[in-house]
Amino acid sequence: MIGKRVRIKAKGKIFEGIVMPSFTGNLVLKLDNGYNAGFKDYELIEVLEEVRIQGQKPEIARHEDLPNVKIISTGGTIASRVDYRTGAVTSQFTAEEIVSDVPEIAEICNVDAELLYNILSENMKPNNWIVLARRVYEALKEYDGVIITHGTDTMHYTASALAFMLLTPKPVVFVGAQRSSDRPSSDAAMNLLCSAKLSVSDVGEVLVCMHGSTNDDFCYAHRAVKVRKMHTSRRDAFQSINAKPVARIDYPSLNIEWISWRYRRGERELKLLDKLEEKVVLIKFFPGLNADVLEYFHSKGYRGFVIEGTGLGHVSTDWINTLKRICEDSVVVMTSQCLHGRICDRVYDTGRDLLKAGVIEGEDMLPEVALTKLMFLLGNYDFEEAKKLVKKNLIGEIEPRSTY
Ligand code: DAS
Repeated sequence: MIGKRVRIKAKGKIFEGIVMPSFTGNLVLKLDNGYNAGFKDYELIEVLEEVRIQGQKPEIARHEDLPNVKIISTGGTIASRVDYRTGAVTSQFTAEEIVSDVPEIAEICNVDAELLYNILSENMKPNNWIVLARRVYEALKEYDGVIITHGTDTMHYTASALAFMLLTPKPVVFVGAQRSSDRPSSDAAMNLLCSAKLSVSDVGEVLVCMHGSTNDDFCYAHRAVKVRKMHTSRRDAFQSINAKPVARIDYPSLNIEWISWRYRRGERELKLLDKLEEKVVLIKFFPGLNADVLEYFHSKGYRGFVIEGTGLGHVSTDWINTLKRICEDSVVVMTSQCLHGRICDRVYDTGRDLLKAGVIEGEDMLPEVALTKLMFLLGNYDFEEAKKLVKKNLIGEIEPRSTY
């Protein structure tokens, strides 16, 4: 009887509620007040109706004339919700659940869904990125686009890592939510709908699709290697840095306005290079931080260093000698904790000494993107090639000049 709404008589009173799973053999009802109540002795009076409990698969229609999209869920707020009727926290990872919650998706594309992980993104690791890249690579062979639902905290790390590992001729759209789908202010449905529209559009690259403002008026599609989560809780937390967003998707019309250059659908061949060197470290410099931190990681076998320096790309001058030694057998890339703008180590003495020591200017790359890029390069190329490629624009992570 699980999932059925019933009326019973127990302890001389009438009770109504939804039959819940029970491990004690007693009858457990989810009452209308939200509480669960257990009954050992009771008389079933009437079965009132069938209630859909999370996880039951309603049928969804498929339309031959619509494109086919794969939704791969990795977890995070967007993939979870509380079902108040049962109290269960479930993950929306079946196509049926996602489409039944956002039925408008079925007017855009046919959806197949797969749960790859059900983890909060602060727990993602580089090996998760590799497994995900391989799954997306396989999906791209048969689907017109791929959507990846992901926690927001580290979404830009995963998205940029995939963008380097996976050259795609079709849309690969990362989407998250700042508010879970059971809250009135949830951004989940709108973000999913805009992502679905993007996933069938004329673009061939990895994007992040999230609210463009705090209102429900449009989403932005950000280039995966130019986006960062810039607010802990606002729904428009994701912003393109040192680049314009690729597109604006108006809501609820779902009209797409292309804003900057993009890889078109079919422009690139599908290609996967799925290795990552995990011994690459991102170090945020702050006044007083001792250069010993470089020695520590070097002694642990790290040969890739991304420094989030100050201003145009500086660290304390007492780091110079250590950096000279580290650069002999490691790749050291300088980025800026200003995030906006670009590195230029040719203005001040400090910068010039850093260049002489062998530090590489990270141009206008975000620190996190320089990290995933260096992991990718050291994982798939030899040392000298990696050193050359790190300051070369590969997929839009470096804009030729800064206009912002
Ligand atoms: N903990 C957050 C994460 O998984 C939840 C979210 O924002 O999706 O990134």
